[in-house]
Amino acid sequence: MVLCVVPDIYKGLPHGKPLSFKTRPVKQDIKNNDIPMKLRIAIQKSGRLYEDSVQLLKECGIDLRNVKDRLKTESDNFPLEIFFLRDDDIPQYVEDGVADIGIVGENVLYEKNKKAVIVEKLGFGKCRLSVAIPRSQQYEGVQSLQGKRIATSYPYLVNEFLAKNNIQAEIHEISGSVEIAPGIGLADVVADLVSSGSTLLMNGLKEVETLLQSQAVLIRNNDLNAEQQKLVDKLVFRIRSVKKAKHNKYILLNAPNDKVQEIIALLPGMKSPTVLPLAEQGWSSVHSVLSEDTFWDIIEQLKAAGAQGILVVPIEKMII
Ligand code: PRT
Ligand code: ZN
Repeated sequence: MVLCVVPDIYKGLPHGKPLSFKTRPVKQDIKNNDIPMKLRIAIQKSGRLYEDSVQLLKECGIDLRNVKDRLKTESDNFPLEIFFLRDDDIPQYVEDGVADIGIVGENVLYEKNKKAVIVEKLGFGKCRLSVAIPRSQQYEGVQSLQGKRIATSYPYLVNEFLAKNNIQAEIHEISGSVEIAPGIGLADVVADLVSSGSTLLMNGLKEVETLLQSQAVLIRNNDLNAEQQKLVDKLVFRIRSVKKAKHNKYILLNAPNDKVQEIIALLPGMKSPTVLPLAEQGWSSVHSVLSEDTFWDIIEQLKAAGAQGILVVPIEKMII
């Protein structure tokens, strides 16, 4: 009998076949190469991070063709090749330099314990890795986990947590539906990802410890050459502009001239607010940018100070 061992990086691909990526030395000298340098990014093929990852690239002005059901595609207007993979495989691909960068949850990155650098937190795919116990049970701190059977898909992170707290417990690694493990007698407690908490609730469990707060991050290979790094910087610059724009709103309002000073004192603006005269004598239009965090508070103060006809407009990109 011939046994075929599939390397980790190819697991999850159809029929265990490797993708037909040409691996190239990470430190490639592109000056001797006629083919222009392309950055290779690995993103999730399908699942919770797929939509947001594709959306982010599009918002960065990167045209993607044929993204549906493909293993690989490329952009027409940015030197980027996109590989669609299972999220679990992305840290390994990036460590090996098969992909230069990747988008993956911090939970997966830390669990896989691969060498890659976090370049930017992306603000989506937010969740936490938590320990949860049956609701009927008392919890008196981490010592309550002593000797327990813990079902999880995150054995590495759970093990780290137990070791740090001097807890001896049995880890049962399972790949899905972790939350049902106590109900069917497979484990006493679980360590699983939580976002709204409704899955735990539906399974009669309560969260007692948070091991990790996680969100999607852009990671890069440890050893990019200068040309690759330049492309990463270009992409990160765009990502930051998109993130910043999402976090802010453009605001336009009208005010009688004698109220303008009081109103602009309330508005931060990128430099300072823009003030333009209206056609109607004695009135001005004031334009500024407001952060989402303080938005509603400031709107109330503006109204109280005499602002009228307040318009709020989304910002597409913000270059600072
Ligand atoms: O096929 P592939 O291996 O690529 O995908 P996957 O099935 O392993 O992962 P997927 O698509 O489910 O999740 C991808 C990533 O999304 C995770 O690695 C996290 O970084 C992030 N993420 C954010 C989540 C959640 N929120 C989440 N709630 N991943 C999983 N869940 C699950 C959780 O495991 C539990 O079953 O949702 C359930 C809990 O949700 P609530 O809302 O009921 O608390
Ligand atoms: Zn996965």
